[in-house]
Amino acid sequence: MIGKIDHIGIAVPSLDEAIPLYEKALGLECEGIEEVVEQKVKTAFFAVGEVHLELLEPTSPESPVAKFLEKKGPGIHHIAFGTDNVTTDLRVAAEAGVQLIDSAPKDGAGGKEIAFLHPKSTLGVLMELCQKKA
Ligand code: CMX
Repeated sequence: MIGKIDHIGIAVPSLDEAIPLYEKALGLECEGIEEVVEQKVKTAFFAVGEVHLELLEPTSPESPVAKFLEKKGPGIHHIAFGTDNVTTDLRVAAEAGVQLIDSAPKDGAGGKEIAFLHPKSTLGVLMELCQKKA
């Protein structure tokens, strides 16, 4: 069951340029940088209360984030919902007629399992389901 907004993903061309902006202009602290090979991104997380911001830099021209930057430029890329069971929530979304990008969870940043719903079937919002691994 979805219980919270876990994080908001923001596409940036360069973490080296983006991190100082969030640190200096907003006074936030970068919790760490992590590469997620399967998603072809490097991530940087900032806590803002209960929610995190996830800056996303593509690591390859084939990265979904590289395509997004090319088409739309930097900006909000996805909203991630925290859940206690990604697999169940994928089934519920599919039964509700939503197109799944991932039919099963994959490895994400921060030791989480993640899966995406297609923005074409969620009124233009790329949605992620994520669950802390047991
Ligand atoms: N939010 C909203 N709409 C988006 C989008 C986004 N982030 N990315 C693409 N779209 C839209 C496009 O604008 C396009 O719409 P139009 O047809 O109206 O122009 C449509 O979706 C198809 O997009 P596309 O450019 O042709 O791109 P692709 O089909 O190749 O890929 C998507 C789109 C969402 C399927 C792909 O980006 C994907 O699989 N994403 C999930 C994985 C991911 O994003 N990983 C990176 C983050 C990983 C992490 O957080 O760890």
